[in-house]
This record gives sequence, C-alpha cells and structure tokens, in this order.
Amino acid sequence: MAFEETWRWFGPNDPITLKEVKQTGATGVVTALHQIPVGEIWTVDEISKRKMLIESEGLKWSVVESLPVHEDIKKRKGNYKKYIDNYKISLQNLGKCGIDTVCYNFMPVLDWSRTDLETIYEDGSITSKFEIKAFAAFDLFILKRKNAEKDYTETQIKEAKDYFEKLNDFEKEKLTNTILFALPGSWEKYSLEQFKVLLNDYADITDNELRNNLIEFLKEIIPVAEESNIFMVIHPDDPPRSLLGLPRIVSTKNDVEKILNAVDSFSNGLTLCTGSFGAGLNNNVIDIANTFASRINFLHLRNVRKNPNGDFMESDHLYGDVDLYQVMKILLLEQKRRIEAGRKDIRMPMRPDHGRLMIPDQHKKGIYPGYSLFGRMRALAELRGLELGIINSLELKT
Ligand code: DNO
Repeated sequence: MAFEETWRWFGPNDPITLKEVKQTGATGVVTALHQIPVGEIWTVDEISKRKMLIESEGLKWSVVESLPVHEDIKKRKGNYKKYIDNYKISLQNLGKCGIDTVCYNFMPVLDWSRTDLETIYEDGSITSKFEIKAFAAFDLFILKRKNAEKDYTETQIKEAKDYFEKLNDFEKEKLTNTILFALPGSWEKYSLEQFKVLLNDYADITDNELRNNLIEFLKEIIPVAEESNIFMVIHPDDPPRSLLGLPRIVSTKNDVEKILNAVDSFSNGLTLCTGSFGAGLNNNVIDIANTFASRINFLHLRNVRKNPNGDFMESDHLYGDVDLYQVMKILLLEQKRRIEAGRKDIRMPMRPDHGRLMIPDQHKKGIYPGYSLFGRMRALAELRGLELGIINSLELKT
C-alpha cells in the first residue's frame, strides 16, 4: 500500500515533459484537455489521444483536473441545461476510456487567487502569497467595486490605502494582472472591464443559492458518475473565503458536510487540498481529513504559513502550519480500511501541490506559477520519505 504518486501536467504545451515527469518517480499523470473550451464535450477520440500520449511514456492518466464547470451552471442561468448535458456526456466518455477520478471546483469567476506570484522565499526560490491589504487595495482603489468597503474593517481599509499609495504604475498593473490571472493551464487573463461584467452577474447570487445550484448539479451528474465508475472530487476554495463579494461555498468543514450529505454517494467526494483549507484561520485540516476520510479520493499536499490577519505564503511542504505527517497518517489508515473493506477506490492519488521555482527552473519559459519541475520534485521526494516512514512505523507494509 501507499498513495499513488501523481504529477500535474498541463499537456503538450507544458514546458515540463512526460519523460521528466517519469523521472520524478510519479507514476500517474493529472491533466485536462485544456484546449477544449469550458462547457464543450470531451469526446472519446480526444480523451483517447491524450491517454495514449501519456501511456506511451509508461505513465498512466490517473486523475482529470479539471473538468471545468461552466459559469452558466454555477449561476443556473442561460444555457445551463445544455452544459449539464455536455458534462454528463464528458463523464460517460471518460468512463468509457477507464478514467475514474475527476476533480472540479465550484468557485465563481476566479479559480485560485494570490496577490503575488513572485514572492522571494527565505532560500531565494520563488513562491506565492496572499495579502489582504494588497487584495483590498485592488478591490477598493483599482476595481473600485461598489460597496466594497463593507467587506473590510476600518484598519484593513487604512492599510490598503497606505499600501496603494506607495505603489507605482508598474506595481499597480502587476497586482491587477496577478489577480486577473485566469485559470491554471492558460496564460489568459481577464481585462478589468470583462471582469466587472463577470462579477456583476453574481451580484444577486447568495452563498445559499450557489450551494443549491451545486446541489442541483450534483443530483444530475452523480448518478451518471456512478454508472461510469467515476469518483467526482470537488476542490475547495482557494483561499477559503469570500472574495470581491462573490459567493463561496467550499471553504469550511461545514460547507463540505453540506455538499457530501446532499448526495450521499462515494462518487460524490472531496479533493483534500491541505494548502487551500490550511489557509483558513478557522479551519482544522486534521479534523477535516479525519471527518471526511472515507470520501477523500484525491490529495493535494502543500503547506502555508499564515498570520492572524489571514495573510498567507506558500511554504516548505513539510514545515508550515499544516501537520502533513498527521494528514498522511490519517489517509494511509483510511487506505488500509478501504483495502480491508474491499472498496475499489484504493489508489488514493496524491500530488505534490505547487512547488517553489528553484534556480534550475528559473531560465525556463512557460512554467505556470506553482508548477515547476524542481520545486515539485523536491516536495514529492520529501512527501515520499515521510510516507514511507509512516508506513513502516505503523507496519502498514503489504
Ligand atoms: C491550483 C489548483 C486549482 C485546481 C482547481 C480544480 O493550483 O489546485 O486551480 O486545479 O481549482 O478545479
């Protein structure tokens, strides 16, 4: 036993090659058909081509990350019915090709958000951070969102103002571009005008409505996932808090409970992203791992260091606020239970999530923030060692 070691690869345009992935020791690839526009069907043909490419290097397509959910589905407006039908067909097609784990998120407009993707870490490598004062400066003084000041305390507004006044034009633009950076796997970013329109569409959508829209979506797709032998694993909000007045519904233990209970099926599961949950001031990642262990089918292992204001920086994988030793132990014991119970979801794919940009990667073009070769390889090696230590000390070896 052990977790299946996986590696996120962005497809043929990723500057990191499958041959390099193979030498990290990972056996599984986590990828998506990024070339297909959100909402369109993933055909058996396209899926098979990608699968063959991965297998030709002796690797396996372990997890889809992500099969993205169209904004119309999240808002339950416009063409949402068609997009749900398309989503079901894509799931059936993935099932036909033998791919059994699909990660997705339900974050409106923005996927993961940071205020700086080029923070210099203590050893000189590059990491990312999220600072409230910078985010609020963007919201209040660049985006100038209506009623934005209601979302911040007086101190936060003052700090944001002081921060903003010290920025030069280049820094203002950099902050804007960082926040408007769209999805991992693409270098596109929204323009400020496009972004305002997108935000405005959610102006009347509360957390409860968004949650209902997710539940309605799950009620339709989970039966299809079950028939296709697919485990759907929702990714938490990153960071786990409301941003720019947008509703957010996968930020806390309570949120996850509601989602998993709404459709009680092993096909309706969770991606345990230790960094995303770990950035929440009131989240206890160990408790989340323990509580939902039986429904976790994908692990994103990374770490953060945060302060009481809610700012955080991505840190070393093993030395941060989240105790990854405990998390891994809980899930290795869960894997043992699954094997004993004869469950089929025993692979428990794990990927080292994000890694710092280290010297040997700094000359390479096109490395997506967080998705370096050396930084992630270092993380994977550390996690692998920790895992082996746990397996041996608990005598879990089979
Ligand atoms: C960031 C990633 C997320 C994740 C999606 C899943 O690095 O963990 O962007 O892929 O939210 O849908």
